[in-house]
Amino acid sequence: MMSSHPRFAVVGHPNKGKSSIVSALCLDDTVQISDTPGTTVNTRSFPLRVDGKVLYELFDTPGFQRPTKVLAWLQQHPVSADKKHEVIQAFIDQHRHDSAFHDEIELLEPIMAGAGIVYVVDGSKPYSQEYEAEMEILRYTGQPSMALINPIDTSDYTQEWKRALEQYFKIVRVFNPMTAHFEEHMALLESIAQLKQEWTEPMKHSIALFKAHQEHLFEQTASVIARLVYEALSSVERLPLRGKEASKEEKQEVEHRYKNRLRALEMAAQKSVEHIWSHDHLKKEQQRLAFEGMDLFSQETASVFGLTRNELLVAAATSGASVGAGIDLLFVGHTLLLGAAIGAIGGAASAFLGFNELSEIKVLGQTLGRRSIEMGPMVNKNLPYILLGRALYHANTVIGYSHAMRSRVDIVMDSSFKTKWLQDEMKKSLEKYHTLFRAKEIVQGDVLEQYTALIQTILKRVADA
Ligand SMILES: Nc1nc2c(ncn2[C@@H]2O[C@H](COP(=O)(O)OP(=O)(O)OP(=O)(O)O)[C@@H](O)[C@H]2O)c(=O)[nH]1
Ligand SMILES: [Mg+2]
Repeated sequence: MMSSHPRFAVVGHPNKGKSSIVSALCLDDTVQISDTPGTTVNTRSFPLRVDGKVLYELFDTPGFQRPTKVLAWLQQHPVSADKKHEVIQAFIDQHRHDSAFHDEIELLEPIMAGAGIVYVVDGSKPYSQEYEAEMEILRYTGQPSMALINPIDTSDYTQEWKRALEQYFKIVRVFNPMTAHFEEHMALLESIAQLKQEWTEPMKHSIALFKAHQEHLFEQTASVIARLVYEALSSVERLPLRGKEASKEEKQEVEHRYKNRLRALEMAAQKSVEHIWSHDHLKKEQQRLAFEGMDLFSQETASVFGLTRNELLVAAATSGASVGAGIDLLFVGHTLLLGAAIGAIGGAASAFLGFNELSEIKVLGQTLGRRSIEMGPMVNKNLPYILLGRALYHANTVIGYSHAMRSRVDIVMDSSFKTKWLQDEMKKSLEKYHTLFRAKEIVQGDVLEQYTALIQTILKRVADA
């Protein structure tokens, strides 16, 4: 069986994280993973595709069940080293219908068909001789092999594992599928490329494609976030009135719809980002990134993600306008406050700088037909920062989230997150765009592109922090 891309069988003892490693390396959250030994029953292939091209293919296999018995059989057929793989083939042929060796046959078959070997052990458990039968069997196949030490728990037996594994494998690496980031993933691929000369070039090519692809994902993510902010700031909700004047209920209704529209925009953006990073199952199964109990318009959200009064003033004042004009700018739509001095604003400013007031409700007259009320575009200066903070936090979590994660993990909302992405210089640049988005004119495509580029810079800064 020949194929153009490198293929590897991920093998080892039951319950050592083989499937987790396949899941992490193939960015596939459909791999079956559980803490019950024997979860993987049959070998399954997981190709990693980028733009339709298979970069490499991993085989998730069942764990060894009867390695000492298999090895004993092999040793009853002594041959020279160059013939040992034939003994493995003879074992497979002879035991194909023997259910006692189902798992061994499943894991050996892809190797005999040409796959390289990735042997997985748990570095938090002591080394013991019982693994030697497994490693001996693998050696019989004659296929290129490497070992990965997965630190499942906190105890650390890495050194003794290394001493043992290095006698059997050319390359031994520590790899944690739960926490490994992109750079560790790439470093592992670099190691794999060294396993066999024929794989070096294709693997290097794959790594280059993979890196370009990663850049593209960052760009797509930034574009989703940029569009979210633009649409949230510029969106307008309109409600036809029953009578001539707007009733209290009608005002509440338009505000309710307006808020829901913003919530829906945020939710849709989160879904898109999860899709971009192949994490479609995240929300459904884990509900983990939904900012539970932290509504977009809650005080808690505002205090964690929003700007303080002073920060807002800095943003406005440095976005091009003088302080006086900056204040005028702040109160577009609030004619009452136009030209007011900072000190005199008082309570009204807190409505503006605070989080209650999003936009004025305007009553629109129409010569034909009925009157209506309208809410939007966004006047609240803080909301774009809240939206951005939440979107960046969400995206950064998704980007760093292992595809091998199956259990719910709570993240502590970190109030210092803001300092990771928002410096004064950045506020100034952002504020310029936010002002444009709030104006009712259609924003030109290139403005949105520039804003996307700015968001991408921030996103990468956050990811590197
Ligand atoms: N904390 C932590 N848990 C891990 C890690 N790797 C695997 N696990 C957990 O260990 C258990 C077994 O992982 P699997 O990937 O299913 O192991 P396997 O080797 O494929 O197991 P079988 O298919 O049963 O042979 C799962 O509950 C995983 O979530 C790790 O690096 N850290
Ligand atoms: Mg498994």
